[in-house]
Amino acid sequence: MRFPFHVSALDPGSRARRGALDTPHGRIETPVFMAVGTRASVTGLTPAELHEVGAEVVLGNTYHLMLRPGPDLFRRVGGIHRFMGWNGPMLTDSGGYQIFSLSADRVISERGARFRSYTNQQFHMLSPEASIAMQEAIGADIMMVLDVCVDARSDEATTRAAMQRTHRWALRSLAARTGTPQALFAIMQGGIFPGLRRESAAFLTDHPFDGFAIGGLAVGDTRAEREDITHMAADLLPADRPRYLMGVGTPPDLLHAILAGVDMFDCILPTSLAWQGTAFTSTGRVKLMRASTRDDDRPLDAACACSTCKLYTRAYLHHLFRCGEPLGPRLVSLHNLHHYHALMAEARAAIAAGRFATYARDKLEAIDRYEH
Ligand code: PRF
Ligand code: ZN
Repeated sequence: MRFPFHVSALDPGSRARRGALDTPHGRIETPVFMAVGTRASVTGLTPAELHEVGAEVVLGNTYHLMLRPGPDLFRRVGGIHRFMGWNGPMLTDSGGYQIFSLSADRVISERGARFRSYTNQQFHMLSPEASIAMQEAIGADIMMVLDVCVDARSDEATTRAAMQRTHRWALRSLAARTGTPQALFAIMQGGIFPGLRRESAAFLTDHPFDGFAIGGLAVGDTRAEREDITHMAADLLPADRPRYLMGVGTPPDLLHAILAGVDMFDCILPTSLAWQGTAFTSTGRVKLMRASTRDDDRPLDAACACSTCKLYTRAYLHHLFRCGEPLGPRLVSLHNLHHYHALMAEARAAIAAGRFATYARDKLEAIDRYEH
C-alpha cells in the first residue's frame, strides 16, 4: 500500500466506520466528501474558499485535463497542486466515466477508447496505460484505473463483458505505473447484478490496489437497486482499504452508503445545483429563482455556519440569480459545499461516538419529511 489507511472506530449499530488516509498532501478524514474540480477548478471557487468550507480533497478528471491543458504542461509546472494552487490531497478519475457519458464517435476496443475531442475535434486514444501516464503527469495523490462503465439498464452479458474488460484494464494499470508516490484504486463494476459484483470484488481484491471504488451506479439504476448493490459491494471489499462510491449522490444517498461502510464520495450535485440556484438546507432544498424567495429576508439556512448564511438573505441571493450576477452561484456553491462537508463532519463524530445508526435514521427521517 502506498499510504496508510487507519480505521479508528466502527459503529456498533451499522457497518459505518471512521478512518483516516494519510497522503503526501495531508490527512483525509473519512467518511469524506470530495469536491469535484473536473478541469482543475471547482467552478467559481478559489482554493482558499475551498479550505474555508471544509473541503479536504479535490477531484480532477484525466479525460478533461488530457485534452486541455495536456500532459506536457503538467510536467512543466510540476503537477496539478502547483498549477491550481490547492495544497491539499487530490484524486484524479481515470476518464472511464467520461468516455461513457461524453465522448462523441467513441470506439472502445481491448486496447482502449478512441474518441473525438470536444475541444478541437481531433481523435485521441485513452488506454489504461495512457490514463496512468496522464495521471502521473497530473500528480494527484490518488489515481483511478481506467474502467468500462455501462448503463445500469444493460443486460447481464453486456455488463459482464464490460466488467471483465475493466478487470483486465485494472491489471494493465497496475503494471503501467512508474513508481511515483501516488496511490492507485481499482474500480468494481458489475451493474445491478449481485453475482457480477461478487466476481468483480473477488478478482480485484486479489491484487495490490491501495483502495477500491464502486463504479457503475447512479447510471440509470433505481434508488433501491443502488442501495442494495452499495450494501453488498461494500461488504465484499477488504476492511483495511478505503472504499469509494463514485459519483453518488444526494445527502440521503451518502448516509445510506456510510451505513453500508463506504468511506469516500464525490458528486457534482452540490456545485452543479448551486449554479442552477438550488441550495441544500437543513429544511430541504431552496430554489432561489422562485418568486417565493423574492422578499425572504431569512438566511438560506438558519442552522448553517457558512459565510453565505451569516452575511446574506435569500432575497439578496434571489436578486443575484435574477440578474445573472456570478456572485449568486458562487455564494450558493460555498453554502452547498459547506452543507455537504458539515454532514460528513457530523457523520464522523457520530461514528466516533458509536451512535451513527441512530443519527442516520433521524437525519434520513428529517430529510424525508422536508422533501415530500
Ligand atoms: N467509473 C469512473 N468514474 C465514475 C463512475 C464509474 O463507474 C461513476 C458512476 N457513478 C461516476 N464516476 N471511472
Ligand atoms: Zn450556509
